[in-house]
Amino acid sequence: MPRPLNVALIGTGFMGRAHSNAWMSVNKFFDLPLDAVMHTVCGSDLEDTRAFAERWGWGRATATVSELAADDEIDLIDVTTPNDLHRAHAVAALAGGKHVACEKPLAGTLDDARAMRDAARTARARGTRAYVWFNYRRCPAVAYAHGLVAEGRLGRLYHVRGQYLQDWGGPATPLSWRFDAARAGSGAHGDLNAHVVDLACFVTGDEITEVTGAVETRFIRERPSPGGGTGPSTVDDCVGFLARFRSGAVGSFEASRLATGHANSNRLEINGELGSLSFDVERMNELEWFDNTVDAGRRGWTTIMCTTAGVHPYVEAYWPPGHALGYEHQFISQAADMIREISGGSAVVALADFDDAYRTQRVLDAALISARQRQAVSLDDPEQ
Ligand code: SOE
Repeated sequence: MPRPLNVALIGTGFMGRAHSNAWMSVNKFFDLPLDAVMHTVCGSDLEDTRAFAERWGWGRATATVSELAADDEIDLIDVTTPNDLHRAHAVAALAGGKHVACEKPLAGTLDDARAMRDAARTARARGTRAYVWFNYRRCPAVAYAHGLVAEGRLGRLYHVRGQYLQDWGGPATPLSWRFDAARAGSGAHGDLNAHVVDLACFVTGDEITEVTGAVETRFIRERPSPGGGTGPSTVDDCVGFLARFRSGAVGSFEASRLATGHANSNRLEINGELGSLSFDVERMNELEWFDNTVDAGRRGWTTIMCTTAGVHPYVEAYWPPGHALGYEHQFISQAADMIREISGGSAVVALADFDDAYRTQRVLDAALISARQRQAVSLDDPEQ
């Protein structure tokens, strides 16, 4: 009989729902040594949080976040609050001996991210784990692409092209914490480039050593306020930048919430000497593959349906070939990998810990420096 892993969730928004679904599903799809127990959910309004707990199956509801780190029954705290609260919630949880699973980006600022990284390093010595929900690593197509690169199937890498394009951020979109620099740190940049930078470094197994040519733009400066009237939006609506990888590959990155026609297009293309691959989460079960080693007459892009159990990672836990997976399966698979590692086993593909997420945060911070000072920013010193 698996031992319980008592989970507490902070936050009842979009990610609160996605993570609740993951914790309630993970032991249904995966045979694991620990049984995720939805112990407590914490939200800002107690009545709303009680209703959320009832709907999603959390054992208890609270509006007092400090209770969680002090509760000896709780083993893991899942943080889905706005970026400016990640540090306080994660550091308190780690100090309380709890494992942490924190939403991305690690934090709104590099200082907060560094403090979280350092707290996680201290806690790691006690066997406590700290992860970030870079969920796209667990699309089977992405995990398979990671394997193709690791096997050398693309050969020497030349280009890494990452784009995360959404279009929900138009002038009619009302203010929320995501448009407040004091709460979010940045706009589309920290929200979306965080994902695509992590994705690029994960799939290539490489790291970014220089950022340059960045452009940060805020098109919309006033937005409707939920309570009526308008208020200032103080974050970027899009950021683009160029990068160099340690291997010598060249990268280009772009994040926008105003990319009309793209609802949630998180794209990665890698061009190598022996082949290229291209992924778009809007078609998350497919991987575009170009094999440059076949004879010229048969050379061309092919669409791989990444739904074959035993070939494409994670698929065997879900459905037969061709029965597509969805956004929610990435979170269920990440919950499974975190449980595997916490119980002494191994994740199917690497989990992003706070060190990984801090490296991503450094890239994000360097891009804003590059944009504001119109210069290249070196990231060669890993401990900066
Ligand atoms: C909003 O941009 C958002 O919910 C991101 O915060 C998520 O990380 C992404 O997966 C979907 O879009």
